[in-house]
Amino acid sequence: MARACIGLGSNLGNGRKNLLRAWEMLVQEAGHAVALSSPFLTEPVGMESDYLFTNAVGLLDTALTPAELLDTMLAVEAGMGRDRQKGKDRTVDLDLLFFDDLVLETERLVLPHPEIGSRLFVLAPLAEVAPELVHPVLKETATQMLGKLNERRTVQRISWEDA
Ligand code: PH2
Ligand code: MG
Ligand code: MG
Repeated sequence: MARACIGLGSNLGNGRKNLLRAWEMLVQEAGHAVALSSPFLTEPVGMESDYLFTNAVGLLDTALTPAELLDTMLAVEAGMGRDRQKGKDRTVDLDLLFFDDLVLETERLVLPHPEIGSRLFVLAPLAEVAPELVHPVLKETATQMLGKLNERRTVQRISWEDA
């Protein structure tokens, strides 16, 4: 069993509903849910969009390999009608952030996800759900990475209630 950490994002349709549905489908296909963070409302980063994102981070125990888990994540995205063109608004985006302590660079998959340390929309939910999780390359905890981030942007923690 490995523990995978997954970033979830949606900026099309009902963001919270989309994330809950994607998480449910992923857990069903891939393993056991350990935790799901609160949803956070976040401004789009690095893309032009009129729509705010809803972001969350989930922890999952899985017997799948990283490549198998990635395939499962892509199948869940496809099942929810995700258009995978870069920079497009999306019903759901699932990103594999960590897979245990694995450090890996293949054409399909880079672990840990290369942008974790610079993204408030990842670090805020990550620090909520796994504050002591240590980044295997940067050797810092989620809380430390969040503290170091110089972002003027803000994120707003909301609730799953009545999603
Ligand atoms: N995902 C992106 C690009 N920009 N911005 C926010 N706030 N949240 C995201 O999940 C996000 C983004 C590419 O996947
Ligand atoms: Mg993404
Ligand atoms: Mg993605």
